[in-house]
Amino acid sequence: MKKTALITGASSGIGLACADLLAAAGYDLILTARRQERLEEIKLGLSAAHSVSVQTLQLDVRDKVQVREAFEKLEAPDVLINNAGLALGLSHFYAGDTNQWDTMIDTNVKGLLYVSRAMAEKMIARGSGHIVNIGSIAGKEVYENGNVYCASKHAVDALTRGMRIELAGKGVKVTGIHPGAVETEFSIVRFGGDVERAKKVYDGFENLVAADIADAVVWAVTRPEHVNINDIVIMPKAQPAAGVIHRKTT
Ligand code: NDP
Ligand code: 8X3
Repeated sequence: MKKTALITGASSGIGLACADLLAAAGYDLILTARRQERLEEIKLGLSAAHSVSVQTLQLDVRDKVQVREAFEKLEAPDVLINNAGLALGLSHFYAGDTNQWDTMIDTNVKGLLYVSRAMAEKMIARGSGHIVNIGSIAGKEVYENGNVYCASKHAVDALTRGMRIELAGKGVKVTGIHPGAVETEFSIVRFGGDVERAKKVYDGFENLVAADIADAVVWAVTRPEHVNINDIVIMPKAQPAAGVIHRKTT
């Protein structure tokens, strides 16, 4: 029988790459993000390329009422990919912008919780499901100026481990996937739309691309039912630790 995957933050980057690869693997999709027009374009492309059904839902994961109402009538997907997230700014915490902190915590931590709460209930009722949380190397290590983003991704790591303990007895699998530097819109968002500054993040080394992460997601969710992939950390070869990148100078 066909499986369904619900992806948050499917309008760009890693979420979009997961949509691509899961559609190619025959999954029906429920794609969510705030930018509905992008989701509609993606739906057209994926429906034309693969024999899968694609549903879109405009959703801000920070809005708990919207999340609850949007998911009320949905059946539990086989796979939930909690991917929506962002970093804003790069500065010492004592010079940090408290509005940016709120947005990161509300999106990366509380948003992931609201979506997971709504979907886990349905998965438990059915007795099966798989939740994949996109964490980060910033959730395993900390780096200077990463403070609140790192804290939010450490929270994702803790929640992933907690969810696994609480859901294993209910037939629901939980996987954490933690990437290092992936070139997406992530740094453009982090630097408030400054494309030139964002490009420099990936100068002089071979960064990961979104498909590298989606490949791991698809692998994790297609293991036999009795196998749970707990945790995957994926780094560029040139990035041995969160704050260390070996760049070639020309
Ligand atoms: P992108 O900026 O390309 O994609 C982020 C996605 O999140 C977009 O689809 C965006 O959609 C969505 N999103 C952001 N805020 C919200 C919100 N409030 N409600 C719903 N959707 C939202 O970045 P990435 O693909 O790189 O990021 C995806 C995940 O991967 C994030 O959790 C990020 O922290 C994590 N990650 C990224 C790494 C990297 O180096 N790029 C490394 C490690 C982890 P829209 O704006 O349309 O709502
Ligand atoms: C994104 C990777 O190193 O910019 O989560 O924090 S990093």
